[in-house]
Amino acid sequence: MNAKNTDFGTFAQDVMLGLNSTPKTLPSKYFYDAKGDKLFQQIMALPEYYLTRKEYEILEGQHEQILAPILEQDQPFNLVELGAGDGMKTKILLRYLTQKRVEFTYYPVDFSGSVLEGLEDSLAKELPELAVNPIQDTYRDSLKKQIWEDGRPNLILFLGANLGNFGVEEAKNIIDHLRVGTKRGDLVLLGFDLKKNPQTILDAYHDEQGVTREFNMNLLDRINRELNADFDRDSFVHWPTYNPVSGECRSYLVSQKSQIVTIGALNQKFEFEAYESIFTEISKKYSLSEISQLASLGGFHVEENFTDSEGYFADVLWKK
Ligand code: AVI
Repeated sequence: MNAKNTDFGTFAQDVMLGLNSTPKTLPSKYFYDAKGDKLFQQIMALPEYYLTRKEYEILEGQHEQILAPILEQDQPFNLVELGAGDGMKTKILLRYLTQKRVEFTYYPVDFSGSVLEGLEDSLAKELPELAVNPIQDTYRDSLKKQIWEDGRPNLILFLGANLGNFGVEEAKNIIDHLRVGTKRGDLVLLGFDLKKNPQTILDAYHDEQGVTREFNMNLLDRINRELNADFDRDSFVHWPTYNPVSGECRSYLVSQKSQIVTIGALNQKFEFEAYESIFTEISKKYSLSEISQLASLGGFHVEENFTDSEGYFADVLWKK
């Protein structure tokens, strides 16, 4: 994923703020260190984690229709990807565009330098003729700076249900940055996991092999490692929940006993009552009507909603 933050000061500060809040919380962006990146790759291949496969199905089966509106503009354009990651799904679009000999520049944006390097290397091997201009930044800052803006039309990709990892107000704020960061005629393609059978959603965050549990626990390992703490990970349980009204899937780490955890780098002890929880991640599921409301908020109109055969996931195409 995307907005990772590995700066020691910021990490320490966010952990301090989160664990001093009531209820306790830790930001999910810190899942993604080298180990977390690997665990997320494993999650994407899990039988219960349908999201990646469903989005792949949409891009694989409908990329021609998805790309038609930008190609109809019949001029060189910029393909900007917020949270590029390993570019696995985007390569479907990149291959199609290069085969068609379309003139465009690919701007992958990611906060992780190592993720961008890996992506650049793999693209240099697979699509050597592609013009790539990587940008190491957060979603919001990149939209403020718009390094890609050169008067050409832009197609901005924000795939993988990444917007779902933000609370409602923050998601609206990102849409507002998209509003400011685009001009008339620009297109945006966003990935959303849709509301569905609650059990299907819960299973995706509570897989049988326990990889998602490890992913969640990695936050504690990371605090232990990087901030000299003594979290006893076995005394915490991974607990995902799903609220079908709000569409919010929330993950927690629940302390199974009363305990005191010391974080050396913060010079502070944190008390946990028995069954006190740490809120670690939100993965919001949307309805198509909620998504359309977001489009209006950003001053976009909905060109088309592309869904998979089961209606689990949507890649929605908006135009300014
Ligand atoms: C990156 N993001 C869209 C994933 C999700 O589904 O919210 C992260 C994840 N967390 C647990 N499993 C996967």
